[in-house]
Amino acid sequence: MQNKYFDELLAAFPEVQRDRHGLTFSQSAGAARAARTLSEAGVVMLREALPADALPSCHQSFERFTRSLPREAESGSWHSPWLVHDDAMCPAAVILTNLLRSWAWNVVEELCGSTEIAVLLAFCVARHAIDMRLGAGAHQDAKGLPAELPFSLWVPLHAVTPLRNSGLGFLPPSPHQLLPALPNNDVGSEYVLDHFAEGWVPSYAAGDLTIHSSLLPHFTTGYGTGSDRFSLEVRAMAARDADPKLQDPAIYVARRHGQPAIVGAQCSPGIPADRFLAELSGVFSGDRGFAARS
Ligand SMILES: O=C(O)CCC(=O)C(=O)O
Ligand SMILES: [Fe+2]
Repeated sequence: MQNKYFDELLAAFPEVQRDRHGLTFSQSAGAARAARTLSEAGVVMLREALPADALPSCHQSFERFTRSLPREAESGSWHSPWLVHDDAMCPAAVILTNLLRSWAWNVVEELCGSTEIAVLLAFCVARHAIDMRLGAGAHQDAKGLPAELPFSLWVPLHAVTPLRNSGLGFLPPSPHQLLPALPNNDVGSEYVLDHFAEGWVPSYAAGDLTIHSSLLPHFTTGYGTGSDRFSLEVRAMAARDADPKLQDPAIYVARRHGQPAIVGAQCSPGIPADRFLAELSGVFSGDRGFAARS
């Protein structure tokens, strides 16, 4: 079967861009419903999860950081979140701070079945994607990442509009197992073409985010516009279930006085995350500073 580019697929199946009300939640819908839908369908959109006015400074700071890099690939670059900063801020720390204050965190707690959560910073990614024309493909995170990571939050730092800038697309419902994949972990264009008509390529307003499960096939969209996209992938799980091998660095979140707060951190001395962790201190509620957990 001849592969297709995503712009061709969107022209052939414009309905994949429509609002999917059954998969889309706002604060009033309740975290439990969003979490239930995620476990059934594999993807949910949380509208207005972050304050839109907090994002432009994060976006600009990340953009300044990428401009300061000696050289970037044609498709952009991806970074550990603690490495991305300009003189003013660590944008990923600001995003995480806002996430802990958001009703989206209740969804994370529901998904984890616990309020004691490890944010596995080693598996979080700050990504600059330069929009290139891409052929159909898709992956399951459980293939490329440790399989026990249950889900990913995908947080764009600005609006994302299909055909204008690179975003994400999803192929729900989620299969219950890993699909056969190519050596590069892609499930192959045939799977994408077979399932695209039921797929979803959403628009995000600034402050919207999606969560997808580790088995849900999804893809980076690319249309060849050359526009920039800045986003953060957040991976977290119940602290009690997290393998110690995945926790360097990590921050630990629990409820203090009813509010989600960072209650500890793990970071080996060689990892340059001091500034990033310090910028999270507004939501820190530990007794002994950022005591390393062992
Ligand atoms: O940001 C992207 O383009 C890819 C993100 C992704 O695959 C994920 O969040 O799991
Ligand atoms: Fe992914």
